[in-house]
Amino acid sequence: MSTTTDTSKSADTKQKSALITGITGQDGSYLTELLLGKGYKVYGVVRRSSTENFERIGHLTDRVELIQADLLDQSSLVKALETARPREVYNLAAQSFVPTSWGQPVLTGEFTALGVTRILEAVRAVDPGIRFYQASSSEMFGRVLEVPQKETTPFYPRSPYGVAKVYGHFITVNYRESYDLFAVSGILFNHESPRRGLEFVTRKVSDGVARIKLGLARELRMGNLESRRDWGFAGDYVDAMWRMLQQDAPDDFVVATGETHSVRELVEVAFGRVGLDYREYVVEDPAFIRPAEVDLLIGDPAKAREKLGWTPETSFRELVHAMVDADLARLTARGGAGVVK
Ligand code: NDP
Ligand code: GDR
Repeated sequence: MSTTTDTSKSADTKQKSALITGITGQDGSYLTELLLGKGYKVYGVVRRSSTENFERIGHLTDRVELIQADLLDQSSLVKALETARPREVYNLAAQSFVPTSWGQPVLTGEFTALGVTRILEAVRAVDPGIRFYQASSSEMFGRVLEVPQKETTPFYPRSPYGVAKVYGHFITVNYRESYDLFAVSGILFNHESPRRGLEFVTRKVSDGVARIKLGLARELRMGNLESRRDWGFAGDYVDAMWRMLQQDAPDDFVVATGETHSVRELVEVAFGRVGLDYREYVVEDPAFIRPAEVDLLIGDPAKAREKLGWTPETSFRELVHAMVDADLARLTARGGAGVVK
């Protein structure tokens, strides 16, 4: 890890620079790779922990500057921006797991809602010329009021996480309108990858399929198999984030594939990848049913396509296969044995 205390960097230097909150997360790791590839100087906000959590960015730490700060601590965010003096800020940090938001609703609000105001205030204080990206979510649509969902679809969140994201979305819009900030909100639908956290459904399934195939597990316990999501590849989606900050004027965009699939289709494709029938292994477990569900998400990416020139490049099937293959390779390298069937 390289840290910096250099406050002499100017936002006016020729090299483009960006600060990413949530750099240790799935999207943070892909966005860092994208920006480094474009020649950016990249700063990442990491929160203090007794053990380092750089699994996703271990291959990048010698090329980025990590700064300790926390979305709960206003002065740490101001100092981080004073240190980095970035041209762009990507606010990806959040408590992002929906079920946890019922168990820890106040903390979720602190991170995922008020955290956005804290970093926007830091932007105002340090350099109102910074271009700001807020990681908004299709969870804001919740009990959907229109199909497919687009930028103008009203919100109806169904979890404390979704409610917090609606706050984050509107405070971003409000700071843009109140203070003339270049602040944008990307309403991103579910996006996944082999780097996805293990508790999210796609990764839980790809990991579970690999374990069963290797004889390390006998069943996969799941919640609602009928809910439908618009799933894309995280590597494609971080490119849309970057494109939003390169526009002439700040604006909000839905980023989605325009296709929807059920969790049942997900398990069918994932087990099928290794020649197994999901019906023999998947056990429906009420422990994974949510207090309120989002039944159907499908986004309309027309505006992103037209104005950002963005289209997703990875299909649902390619994504699921790549995730299963990656978990099989990972577990095999760790010594998984006893292949079944
Ligand atoms: P992850 O859960 O993988 O990453 C979340 C990141 O936030 C981690 O780096 C985490 O750090 C950091 N973080 C959490 N709390 C704090 C805090 N108090 N201070 C500083 N950092 C903190 O999420 P994703 O990469 O999947 O998602 C990125 C963003 O996009 C999130 O805001 C998410 O809500 C949003 N989003 C995600 C979608 C998706 O499908 N992936 C879709 C739509 C929106 P640590 O490593 O220390 O835990
Ligand atoms: P989501 O993602 O809540 O959409 O939020 P998740 O992968 O957790 O759930 C998707 C759907 O799958 C159903 N499901 C299960 N989910 C999990 N996690 N575990 C299970 O065992 C299971 N069984 C069925 C869920 O009920 C749900 O319908 C993600 C997060 O990344 C958010 O941060 C982001 O904002 C949204 O995507 C867009």
